[in-house]
Amino acid sequence: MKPIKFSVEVKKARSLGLPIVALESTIITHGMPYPKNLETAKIVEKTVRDNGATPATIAVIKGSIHIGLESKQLETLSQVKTAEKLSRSDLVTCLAKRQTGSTTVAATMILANHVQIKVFATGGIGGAHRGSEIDFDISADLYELSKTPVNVVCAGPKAILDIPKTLEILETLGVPVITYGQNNLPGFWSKSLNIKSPSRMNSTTQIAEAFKIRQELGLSGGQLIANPIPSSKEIPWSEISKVVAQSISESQELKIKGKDVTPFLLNRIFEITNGKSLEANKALIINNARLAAKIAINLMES
Ligand code: PSU
Ligand code: MN
Repeated sequence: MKPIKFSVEVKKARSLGLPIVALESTIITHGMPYPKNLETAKIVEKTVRDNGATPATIAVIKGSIHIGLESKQLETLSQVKTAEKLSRSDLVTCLAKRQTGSTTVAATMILANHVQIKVFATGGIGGAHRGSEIDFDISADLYELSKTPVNVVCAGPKAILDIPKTLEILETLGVPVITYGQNNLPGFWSKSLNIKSPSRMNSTTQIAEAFKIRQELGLSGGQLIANPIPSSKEIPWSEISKVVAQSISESQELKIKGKDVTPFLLNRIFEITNGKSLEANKALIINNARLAAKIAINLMES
């Protein structure tokens, strides 16, 4: 197996023992159109740096694991049309076949943990899709959270999902869902859903403390931190829920299945809202990068 390739800045941060925040790449290849994806990825990386940590965008390029991308590599990945969307099930087959793929939440967690990165910022995690009681479409992200010790900062489960089912599965799997600074769960584009969060914390030191206790007790798995989108950038649930419902019924008519469902829905919602959902998506990831950097710093403090 080829060695892991670290970017220059990640290599330096590792040698100096500085805090690092992992970032996923599926959001770049499948979550947003070019050039908005590249613009967002760059701002997210900058936000991590501005908040005192080093960004490590993770991807598989021509069969090599990359932890941190140089700007040229980021630019290429943002325009590549053939990258596979990699989760736990297809990560190693992509590596063995020497292909290129972007990492979802699950695959990013696996690779981050492999190189001792304990904090990861994304937009929204995958979960139980609506109708999953029939088609069993439940994201591998949920199972990864129960196995791999990484703090995943998101803006709530993507609101295209069945949120109550997603919460039930997370509880069954023993994954703490910690909402930052409010009682209700955030819903990705919306600051708040009418669903109480299983847990609330108001400080990043407390979030870091919970993770340390988890490790001391030898509990497997990570934590999900739900960080509400800033009010000024949100699309209220009363507004976006109709768009979500329309997109889901279109996906059913077109018989979109499996790993194509989430990218299809995100793109349709972007089209129907005339780009407003994309602006919200960008704002929430930036907001998550900021919080993730703080948690990474707190985890370094003993
Ligand atoms: N967050 C975003 N946009 C995305 C994703 C997250 O703002 O596109 C990606 C993540 O990589 C996540 C994936 O793991 O969507 C979920 O896909 P699925 O529902 O097929 O498991
Ligand atoms: Mn799925």
